[in-house]
Amino acid sequence: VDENTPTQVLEARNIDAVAKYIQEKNVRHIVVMVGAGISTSAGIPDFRSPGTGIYDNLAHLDLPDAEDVFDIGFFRNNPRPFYALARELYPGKFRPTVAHCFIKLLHDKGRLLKHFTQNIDCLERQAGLPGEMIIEAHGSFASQHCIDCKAQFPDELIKKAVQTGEVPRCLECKGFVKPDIVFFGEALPEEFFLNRHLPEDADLCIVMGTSLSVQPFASLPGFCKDGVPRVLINMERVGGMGSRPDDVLLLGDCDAGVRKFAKALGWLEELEALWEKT
Ligand code: CNA
Repeated sequence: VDENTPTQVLEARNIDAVAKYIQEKNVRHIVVMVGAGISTSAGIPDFRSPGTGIYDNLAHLDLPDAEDVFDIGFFRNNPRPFYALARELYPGKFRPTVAHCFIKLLHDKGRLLKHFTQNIDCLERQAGLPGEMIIEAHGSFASQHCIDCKAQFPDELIKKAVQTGEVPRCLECKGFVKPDIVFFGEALPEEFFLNRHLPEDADLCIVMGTSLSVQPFASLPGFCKDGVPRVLINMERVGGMGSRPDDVLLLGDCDAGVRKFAKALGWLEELEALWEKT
């Protein structure tokens, strides 16, 4: 597929044609799939951006491999690097971005079927998107358990531990406590598997701020039916997006991309007002 390949559904392979499609076909089953790139402008680093990503900035933790910080086997032996990083990433001190507000706006307009996120920062909830619209595929910092006896651990105590940089210990068995974010080597939440078929019902797919390099999440856009337009808003082209005749690529910053999208839909003022309020 290149710019000369004819489109099947859209008038042209650009965001104005997608906006027209949404309005003329009364699109109401949009599936959104996101990653860390929608939160970088909030001040939370992503994993893989060269220079600014977490993996390029872990030298002070002295890890054999950067991914070890999120590896369950490594955590069992040494949870300290994770807790050093958790201090920087812990929710509560960040404000949702324009991209988060755009997803909320899609919901307010009755056009969102489901929002799939790999993020653990809870910023979509903070932007006002209801919990039942969100599939947190990699869990979140919203709860935590002992990795040995699985007992729950109180929110106040983990917050305190994260602030002081201590590793929280289970009140029952003294095992290490870990937030319920999915580490490498752990299963995704059941909720993900119960909902992963939903892209098959979508009439539009929007992928934003993700390198689409972590499975099984990365396979979600492929579940959209042929003839369903897919939009990628990302710094770089990823995961085979652009390989179908109705794929539209908005390469660049997410916030700039959603502003362009909202403008094409005639929603830009509403989007800015929503963002002002967050
Ligand atoms: P990633 O692999 O770091 O990829 C991020 C992608 O976003 C890359 O393709 C970047 O080019 C792109 N990007 C970065 N900033 C922007 C921007 N401002 N505008 C447009 N594109 C941008 O991150 P993924 O989410 O794909 O990887 C999955 C991991 C990262 C998940 O398991 C997450 O839990 C984990 N993570 C989450 C957070 C968070 O919750 N905010 C932060 C860091 C990592």
